[in-house]
Amino acid sequence: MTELILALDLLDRKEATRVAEACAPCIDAIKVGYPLVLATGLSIADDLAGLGLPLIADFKVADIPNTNRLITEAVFAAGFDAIIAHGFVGADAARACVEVAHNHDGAAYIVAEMSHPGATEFFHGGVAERLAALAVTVRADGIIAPATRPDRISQLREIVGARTIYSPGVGAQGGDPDAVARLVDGIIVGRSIYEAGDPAAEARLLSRIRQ
Ligand code: OMP
Repeated sequence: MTELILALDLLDRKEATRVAEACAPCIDAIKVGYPLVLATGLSIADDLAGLGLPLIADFKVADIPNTNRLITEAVFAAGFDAIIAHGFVGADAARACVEVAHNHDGAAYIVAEMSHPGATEFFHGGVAERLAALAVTVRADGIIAPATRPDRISQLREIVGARTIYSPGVGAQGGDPDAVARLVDGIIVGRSIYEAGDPAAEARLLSRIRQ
């Protein structure tokens, strides 16, 4: 099944919980990143816990192993179920996130290639392939790959095999949810849902990919 993951990049606690609650029946997980956590604190995880959905902390962690470990411990102590980390900091640093996540029975995903236009400046030329290989080496649960470049997803799939690929960049960034859903384990959708007049209806519409 392809999952539908809501990127909850709102800045207001009440609005975020309202949108999450409304969409909950049609989604498989909620991704929370810096925008919402900087506005509300890590306690936003408590507000969302009652929905019974996995909570993914998108902090794109990119520090030395010890700091990565401390960040990941804080994320799981707050009640998150998964974390997104960068791999370009090296295997030791990425592995620190993976180990902490697994110690908490959680998951860790490594960014292989980003979805925005500027990502091609540094992620192309073999870098994304190396990051995907690193994700396998450090036993990460999967990678993040761009819905804006389905051909790249297919290339990265050859490296990660059956590991999870979560893909942001549909809708607001131009990616086609139906085309991408066939290639990945989950699509990550933010603005198309939470900026819609009726976020629940938009989530319901997109939930056609969950099969
Ligand atoms: P929308 O463009 O509003 O659908 O949001 C996409 C979400 O995915 C945001 O939370 C981004 O921070 C995140 N994201 C990307 O858009 N591109 C990436 O390459 C990686 C991520 C991510 O790691 O989730």
